[in-house]
Amino acid sequence: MSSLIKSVRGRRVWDSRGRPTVEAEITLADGRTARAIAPAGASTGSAEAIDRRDGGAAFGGLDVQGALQAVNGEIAALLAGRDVLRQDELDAALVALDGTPNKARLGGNALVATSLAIAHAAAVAQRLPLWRHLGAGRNDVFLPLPEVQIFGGGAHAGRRVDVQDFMIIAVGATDYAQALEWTAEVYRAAGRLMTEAGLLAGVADEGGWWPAFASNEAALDFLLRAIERAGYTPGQDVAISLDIAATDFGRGGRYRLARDAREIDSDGLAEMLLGWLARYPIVAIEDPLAEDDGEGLRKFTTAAGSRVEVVADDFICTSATRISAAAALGACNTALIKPNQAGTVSETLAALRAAQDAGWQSIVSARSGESEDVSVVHLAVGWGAKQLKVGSFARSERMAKWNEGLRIAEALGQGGGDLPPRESFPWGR
Ligand code: 2PG
Ligand code: MG
Repeated sequence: MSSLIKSVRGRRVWDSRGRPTVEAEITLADGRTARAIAPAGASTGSAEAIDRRDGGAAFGGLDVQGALQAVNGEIAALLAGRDVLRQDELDAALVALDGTPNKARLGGNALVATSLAIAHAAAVAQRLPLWRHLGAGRNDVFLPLPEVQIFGGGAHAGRRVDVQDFMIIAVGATDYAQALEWTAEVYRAAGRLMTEAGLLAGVADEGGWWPAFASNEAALDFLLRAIERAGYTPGQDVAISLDIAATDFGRGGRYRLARDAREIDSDGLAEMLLGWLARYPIVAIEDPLAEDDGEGLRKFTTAAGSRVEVVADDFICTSATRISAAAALGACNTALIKPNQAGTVSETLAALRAAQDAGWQSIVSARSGESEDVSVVHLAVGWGAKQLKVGSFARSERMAKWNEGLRIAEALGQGGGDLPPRESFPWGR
């Protein structure tokens, strides 16, 4: 069994928004290969690993030739002859080689594609699926509960409404396959409702229906009606979750609501959101306040955190240190875990473990710029994350991931598609 690296190659491929991105491919000494593609976000936190982009005229300045040179040059030289089974060691070497706090020199895109390719190569070397390699030693394997976008918004839909993701969670589903079935019915019902209202205008970045609504609340009302139209009891079978992505419209404690044409302060935004929590069956709310509003997040978590998941995305940027600090502050209670925010697989896992140690929930998440790469599903299953967020229920870069979960469920055999126990979520207690 060979787990030594013969060569590493970076190639330019294209993401789900038609932008250049980095694919890293590792060839093992026996000739077998493994590869991974870097995703990219549109609404990014300031502490994320920085993608290296070339600037200039081509492709809006988004080309990745510099990052590819890093993979084919320095990174390939570093990794040649090394053992892919030593992920921690190789990730640490990559981080040291980069030498910056935010991966800016070699590029977060170069690093995350390489690090994920190492994980895939380790699985290939052992002739295991990636989730099994990552979950080695665990016997309580379950599928994550899907969190799925029905309407897009915010930066993913030209700021048509302020809220970025209007999502559902099939909280009453008995297994992963059923959660997808219910999601499919709600997604369809939402599309039909919009057609009837003359509001159907295609889909947003992640495949959710384009939000041709007059207000954020109108989107919430439509979502509620879609759940009912599909035949489910809101809150009981299917609940609502939101990503406010407030960093995109707030700074220094001031928030500019474009849809409602007004500016409010941190307390005002919290009050508005708490009002939504009281009126709609919402079980999770992500980035309710901006990344620079730790005090606002603390207050919001005090007010709502016992009932709902207060999910930190921009505030923690998949950093173990930031998660521990946020937990100590009492700001948020759930971590969004995105491998490309951290930059390597080991740092992503450290963030997940920090969340677990703090008693937080965790949601493994894809980005708005995605590809056919399905690594995040394997990370979620292998690492035992209870939830998974990969955008909507349309477009192949999204469906590839939901479908991979079905294959994993089948490979697990009888009862293999089981979801985490309901009591393990705040809404089930
Ligand atoms: C988020 C993600 C996914 P982006 O904010 O959680 O919806 O979006 O990749 O643009 O950061
Ligand atoms: Mg987010």
